[in-house]
Amino acid sequence: MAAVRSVVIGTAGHIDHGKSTLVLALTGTDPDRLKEEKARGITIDLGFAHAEIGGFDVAFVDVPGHERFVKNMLAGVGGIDAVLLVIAADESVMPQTREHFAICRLLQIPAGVIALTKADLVDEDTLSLATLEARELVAGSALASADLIPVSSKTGSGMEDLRKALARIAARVPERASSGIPRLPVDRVFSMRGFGTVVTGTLTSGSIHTDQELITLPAERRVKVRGIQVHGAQRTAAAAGRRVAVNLGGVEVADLQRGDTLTVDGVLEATRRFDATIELLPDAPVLKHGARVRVHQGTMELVGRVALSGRIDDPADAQSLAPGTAAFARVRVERPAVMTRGDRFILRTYSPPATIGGGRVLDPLPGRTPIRTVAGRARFARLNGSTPDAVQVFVEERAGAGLSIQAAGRRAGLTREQAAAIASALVETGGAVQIGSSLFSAPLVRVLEQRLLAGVAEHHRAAPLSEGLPREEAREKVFGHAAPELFDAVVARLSAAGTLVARDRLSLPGQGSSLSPEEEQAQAVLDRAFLDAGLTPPDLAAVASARGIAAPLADRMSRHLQRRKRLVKLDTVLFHAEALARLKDDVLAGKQGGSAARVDVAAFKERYGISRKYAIPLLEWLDRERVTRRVGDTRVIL
Ligand SMILES: Nc1nc2c(ncn2[C@@H]2O[C@H](COP(=O)(O)OP(=O)(O)O)[C@@H](O)[C@H]2O)c(=O)[nH]1
Ligand SMILES: [Mg+2]
Repeated sequence: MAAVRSVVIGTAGHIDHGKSTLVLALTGTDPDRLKEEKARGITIDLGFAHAEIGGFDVAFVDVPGHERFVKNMLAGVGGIDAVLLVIAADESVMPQTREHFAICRLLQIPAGVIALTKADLVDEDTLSLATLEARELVAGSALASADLIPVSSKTGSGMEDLRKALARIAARVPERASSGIPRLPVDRVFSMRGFGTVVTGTLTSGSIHTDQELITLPAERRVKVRGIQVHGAQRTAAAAGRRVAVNLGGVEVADLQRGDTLTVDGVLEATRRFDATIELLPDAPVLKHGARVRVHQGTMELVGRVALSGRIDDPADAQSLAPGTAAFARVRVERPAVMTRGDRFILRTYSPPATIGGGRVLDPLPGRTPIRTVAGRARFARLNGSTPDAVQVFVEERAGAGLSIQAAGRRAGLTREQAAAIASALVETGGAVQIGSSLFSAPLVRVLEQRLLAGVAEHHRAAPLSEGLPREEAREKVFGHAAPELFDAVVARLSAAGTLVARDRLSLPGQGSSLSPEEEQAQAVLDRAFLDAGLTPPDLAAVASARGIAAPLADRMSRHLQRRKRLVKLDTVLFHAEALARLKDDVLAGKQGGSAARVDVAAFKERYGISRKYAIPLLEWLDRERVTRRVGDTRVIL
């Protein structure tokens, strides 16, 4: 298959200015195909024709000029590469010349040619006046220096120049990304004898091939490509920028309609609301917060409401949008829409419909986040940045749930490969952490790591005998509803870094211990026995034999309890730490009496009912702890 460069060129202009006649003259095909169009002599719906011009394969989408059919014009203009702006020399610029051109500007159609038609009907002066008005219309736009060609479909004058100008445009327009996600916004659906269901449209990105499994959105019907036609010829594949007719298996004509999208499964998702930048035309009425509007994107026409977040250059102003200004907004649509980040759309008033502005999708799947707050506006500003910036926002918003790389692609209008590349870039620059096939916010992961360590430390403090915080408890406490793989990954990261010891319980290094059930049991018995004994503890061997604990085990557990500061050895006597703490409090309380601010050995022995064996080490300990100070035979309480 010869790789002939193809372009799609759409007509634009007021009714009766000669658009359809011009397409017929250029291609030999009458784009007006409906009976009613023939009878009334006007274009109602989109018409299609093609021709080879200057070695390029040029597809024409002819649009209706009548103001009642602008919605049909909008369904055709979405996929075009360049515009053929038609202005009749005898009437010059008229209302739909302006409206159609404004739409092309809002959709950022990058190139075009201006045809001054019906040149045979006017004199030199009228022609120069029309030229002047045409130039004025396109001043400051992508068409500011476009070729302007006077032509006559009647006499054929200027047609050669027009063909040359179209060939120059065809050479200039950027090629569409056939590596992008396959997207065919459907503009016509019909049944063909012997074939079944056929849809047509402009493949706006990606490529399709026969026998491919595709999906229709928003209905999510699985279909199979039985055949592809480009300009009436059978093909096995078609790439972005082609007008195609696709014969589909597995679907009835009644199941499809203009506005549906044909795509591969998993790359696009229907939505009921989207976040966007919107701009109002300079001659549009003021747009109020909450206004009902018509939204046109691709071949879709939707009705929805615009919630203003704030003007882009003056965020405080959010009650209404003035003509000629731009805002961040959330649009809620009444039917599922199939769109993604980067898509351009047109806004029209609800009734009577008139084009008032347009915009660009920033996030096709926003959560129910507030938009009219400082944080909401800051979020919009970030979404308005680069695609990696936007993906970072999506990742942060998903918090503990994470964002699968595939979902990131759907939300940012990316192929799997593009999404994977952005994911690696975010991981590399430290914005995100990849766990399995999902992205998590790196700042969030750091916070969770800190919280987990704090939770484990807290557990060691509250339960010094425990081996550590049970995993499940840690997960519930610190991670709540976060994805389970996030918890596992954080635990793995911390233990790899040596800051956490992870067995079936989590502990800090050097704290908690992993004891066998037998050791755990022995330790608990010893701990209890010393705690109960208060200031007159038995000796270890006695406890061990009384409780049936083997001497070596008792020994080991005693050392373990001392390391954990549950037991404290004073001289040769083991005391429980809690008994010592209580003693300290009690002695200090004695100071409050004023005169009793002294203590001697005899009084001490009596007060606590203890023998000299215990009293001496305890008093010396109190000295060391600076609770008391020895003065001659007695002690002062400090
Ligand atoms: N004299 C003259 N008439 C034209 C020319 N181009 C179109 N017309 C006529 O203008 C009328 C409207 O043309 P049409 O192509 O349907 O206009 P559209 O509504 O812009 O598609 C028809 O009667 C055409 O025959 C032209 O170059 N010269
Ligand atoms: Mg027409």
